Amino acid sequence: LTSETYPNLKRDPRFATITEDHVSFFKGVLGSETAIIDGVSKDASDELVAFNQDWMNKYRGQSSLVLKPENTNQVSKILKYCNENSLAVVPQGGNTGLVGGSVPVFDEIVVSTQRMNKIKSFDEVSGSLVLEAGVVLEVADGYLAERGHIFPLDLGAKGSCHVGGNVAANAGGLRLLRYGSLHGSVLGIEAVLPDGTIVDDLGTLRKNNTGYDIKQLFIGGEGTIGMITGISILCPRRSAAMNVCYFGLESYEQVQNAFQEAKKQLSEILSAFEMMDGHTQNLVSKVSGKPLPIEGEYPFYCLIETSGSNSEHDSEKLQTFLEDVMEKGIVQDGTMAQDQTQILNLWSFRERIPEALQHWGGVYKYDVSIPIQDMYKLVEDTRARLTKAGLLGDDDSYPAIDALGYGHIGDSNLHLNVAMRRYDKRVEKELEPFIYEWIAGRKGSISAEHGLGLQKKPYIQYSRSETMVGLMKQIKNLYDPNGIMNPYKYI
Ligand code: FAD
Ligand code: 2HG
Ligand code: ZN
Repeated sequence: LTSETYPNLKRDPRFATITEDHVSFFKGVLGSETAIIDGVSKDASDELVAFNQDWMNKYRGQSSLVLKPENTNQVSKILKYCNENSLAVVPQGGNTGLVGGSVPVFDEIVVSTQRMNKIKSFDEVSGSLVLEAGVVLEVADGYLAERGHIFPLDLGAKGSCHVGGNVAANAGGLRLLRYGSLHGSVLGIEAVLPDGTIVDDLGTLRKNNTGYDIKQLFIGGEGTIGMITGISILCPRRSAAMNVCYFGLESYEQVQNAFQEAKKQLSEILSAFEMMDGHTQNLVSKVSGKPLPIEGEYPFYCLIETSGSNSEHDSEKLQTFLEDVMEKGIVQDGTMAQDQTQILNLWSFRERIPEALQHWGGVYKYDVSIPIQDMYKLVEDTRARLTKAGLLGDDDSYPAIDALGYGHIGDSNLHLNVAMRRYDKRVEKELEPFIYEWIAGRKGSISAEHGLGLQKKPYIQYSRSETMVGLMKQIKNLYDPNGIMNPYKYI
């Protein structure tokens, strides 16, 4: 079988084709009609679409079976059986991943965490939260908000992504600047290996130097060595005071100056520093129908969030910062939110960029990390390249609408997006490997936070040496010798 969607990929003949006997076994394990979408013995194509297709409508698999286990023992039985019967598996959370990693390529079985959605415990003294992998991020954060705490990760897809998916992708998000990476905040993991072994490392201790820290392999592992079923995570106190400001700048150099000033003047209360170019802001305004938060048009905008314990002190500090950077000519114009509604409105001009770019038909996404000074040049070079190739322009005859840049500038992480009227292989050929070479030339990372998935499978060598890829393969072979976990993806 060669997928119509992926003419260059061939189904691995080592894997068995799913039969009704297999389905009967899974029905026995799951014991409930609602825990299985069975497209093997009947037509279930409508229900299967959501599990086969990714958020960008860019990747589409052909799976005819979705399993929704309710607990770790069921996951263990499922994976063990799949391993023994050479059935390939794709773990899936909220299916909001952006690199084609969360959907099947051919007929792999989707094992979804949708029904593993219980919050197990929360220790208000230490802040450690233990929960099942399928809890939706926003639900976890809402639970913590009621207890004066916050989930140490926030991102635009919070309403549908699962905490297990977040950990499997090692998502970075909007407040990494403050709360750090999941490699630091995840305290423990429960996972199932393909042979059914339950990795019971769901500890809640902050310190535990007893041998290798195996859980780190699952954080950012993208479902290639096992399925995460539970996590424990250290959650900080929710700040009593939160302030947000949004401002326009005349150049990318001034963005860097503003960042330096923000670190200097706001130091311990700075919780997010995001940059959005004017192209993205105009598109968000157009799609949402909302006017930009400040008058006038600027090539760059930034959003700063502060979180601290003293509202008056923090807003005064932020106000003084804003006045100072405007006086120095770093910032041209800015506004500070006065209440929660305004905070949400300012954030929406950042958080809703992915949705706005998706509006016309498709988008090519590159999630890169390079030293901050060079970062925006990548967007300009890409825009120039597509324009020169006659592929980017204002009217409908051009497949590409625009090349835009935004991201977590405070973490040296840029999101370069090419908004498309329709997906077009000619554009893809202009972009890849050009962008990866551009990044490798500056010793950057071709994936700062989204992972590799299917999209970046052929390009890992641009960011990792042969030795490092070799070590990764050894780990993969050790835990998943039959290669059933998320095959065809990066490893
Ligand atoms: P999925 O998309 O279902 O899966 C992601 C990967 O993890 C896949 O490879 C899948 O096989 C694997 N996986 C899922 N669950 C498990 C499990 N239980 N065990 C093992 N493997 C598993 N990412 C960022 O880093 N920062 C952002 O700011 C950010 N913002 C986003 C905004 C939007 C609007 C969207 C659509 C996506 C965004 N993302 C961001 C990308 C994405 O990584 C996150 O949305 C999220 O971390 C994915 O979680 P999920 O539950 O949807 O995982
Ligand atoms: C964000 O920061 C996400 O909004 C998505 O990581 C980025 O869509 C993108 O390229
Ligand atoms: Zn991001």
